[in-house]
Amino acid sequence: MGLPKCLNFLILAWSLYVICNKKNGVEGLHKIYPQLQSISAPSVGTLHQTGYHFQPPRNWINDPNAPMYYKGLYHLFYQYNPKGSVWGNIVWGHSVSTDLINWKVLEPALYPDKPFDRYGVWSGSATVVPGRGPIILYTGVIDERSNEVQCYAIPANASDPFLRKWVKPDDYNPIAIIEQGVNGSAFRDPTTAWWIDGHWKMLVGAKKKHRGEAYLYNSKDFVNWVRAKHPIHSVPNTGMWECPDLYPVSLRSKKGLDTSIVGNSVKHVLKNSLDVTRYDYYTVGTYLWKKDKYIPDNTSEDGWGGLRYDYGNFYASKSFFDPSKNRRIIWGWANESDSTEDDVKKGWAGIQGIPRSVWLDPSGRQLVQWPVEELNNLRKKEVQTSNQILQKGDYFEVKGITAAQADVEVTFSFSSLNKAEPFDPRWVNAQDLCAQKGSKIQGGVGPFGLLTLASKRLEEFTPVFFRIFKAPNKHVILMCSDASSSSLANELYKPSFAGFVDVNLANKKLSLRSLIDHSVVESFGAGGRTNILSRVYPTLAVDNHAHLFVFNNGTEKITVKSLKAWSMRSANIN
Ligand code: DQQ
Repeated sequence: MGLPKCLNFLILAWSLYVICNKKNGVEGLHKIYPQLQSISAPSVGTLHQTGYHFQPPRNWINDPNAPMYYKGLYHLFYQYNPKGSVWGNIVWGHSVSTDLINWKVLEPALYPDKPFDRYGVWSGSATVVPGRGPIILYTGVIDERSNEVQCYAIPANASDPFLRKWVKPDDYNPIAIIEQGVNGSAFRDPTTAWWIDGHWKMLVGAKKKHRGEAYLYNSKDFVNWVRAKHPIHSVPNTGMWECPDLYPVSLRSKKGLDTSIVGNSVKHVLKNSLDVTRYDYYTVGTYLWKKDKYIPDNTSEDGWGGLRYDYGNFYASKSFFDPSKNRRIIWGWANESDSTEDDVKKGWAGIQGIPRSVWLDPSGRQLVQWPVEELNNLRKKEVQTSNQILQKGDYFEVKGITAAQADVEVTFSFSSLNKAEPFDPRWVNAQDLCAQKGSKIQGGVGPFGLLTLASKRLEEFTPVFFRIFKAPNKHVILMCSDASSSSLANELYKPSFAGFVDVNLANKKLSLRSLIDHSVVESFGAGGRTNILSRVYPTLAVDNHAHLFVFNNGTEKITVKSLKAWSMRSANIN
């Protein structure tokens, strides 16, 4: 069926705009295309739709909002455009689940219909308040210049586990307004609140000139909130801090902790979504609750060179404590890497990453993330192999699974690191290094890894791999998820996403897990220490034409110690 003429015209006008304004994938706050916001595609393009990564049946989604566990159900809200597949007309989409993997869509929970949010119901979080039930804190936009206030909403009926209907009381709303000294259009995204010393506390992201900051608010009753004199933390030249998150992690165990826990047995994590690059950065540090201050450890770089939850397409994440399994879970939004023109044609845009359990690495220097265990219930046909040797230039195919919708876990080993290439200290940016070296240029130890979403003759493939270098006193491990050869289509963002991996190589092993799902490859390196989510749109390597290979392109021989791969069932997603 052809597209209506006016849609074709708008798409053409849009394409010209994109070509003249190409920004290499790094963008500020959502791009706005008023003329496309309410255009719904006649039908939904299914070619690259995900089988088990969360997405609504159609249209645009961005940030996960207010994830929580309540009365036996997981709730996920999300910034959602019910009318089109670009950002705009934002409401709070709402889905519920019993297992974080299969989802049922409900009516949107929040619409912009009050004087304090008429121009937008933007991101926020949920707090389950003892004796009162869940309360959502969110950002209301009050005018066309994007001046923002913080608001609250409560369930119409807190005994309904589905929490279908939400009300925004006129009393006390908005609960935080633009005070003197606050930049009104850079003041948003309240966190889950925590209770300490007779007060509720929460953070709101902000920016003053180029300085990113997170304001701290105190309340005794959850409706009267007072801003602390100074931000809980701020860093010069980091721009707007969107969707801040502050939570405790245990020094002793992988178990997650309620957001209100403080003390000697915990560290705290402060995560900010930096609007300038649209990546989620975090530090591990100490929360001095008596002083309303957070101080990053000296092992955590506090700025652009800092740690990221994910070195790929993962933004505006939010965590929550799941009391039913004593774990902390993070969700992140994975935006598209195709063009807006494609989004309008295919009728949808944006997915959520697989929810990840998160805990502190025993080194105390960083977090570890791993897909929630419930995902394993989608695993069906399994194939496995072990102790396969790959000499320089060797590769083999993992046959017998649906390679376009799969889960792969592999452990590689090598007998020596002597052949590791020298590391040039000027290589501070992993992504640049990955773009320079890629998977095709032969190395010493590595590149070795997986070729995911590959066409039979390798015209298209997304390699996920390691390459090990030798620095004067240590080895440097590079992990890449390289989209540069992922598709024969041109108008796509095809970054060579990469991060360094902080892991001890004494046992001469490295592990990798990749969740492959049509247009997403979400990978966890070294047990979840470095993670990369790539969005890719193959033209040949689709459905049954997708293949999975294991390769080594280094002179040091690599052993595939063990490899398990599963075809994945489709989840019931909305
Ligand atoms: N998206 C929301 C904002 C948030 C941004 C608007 C992050 O609240 O700062 O849709 O992607």
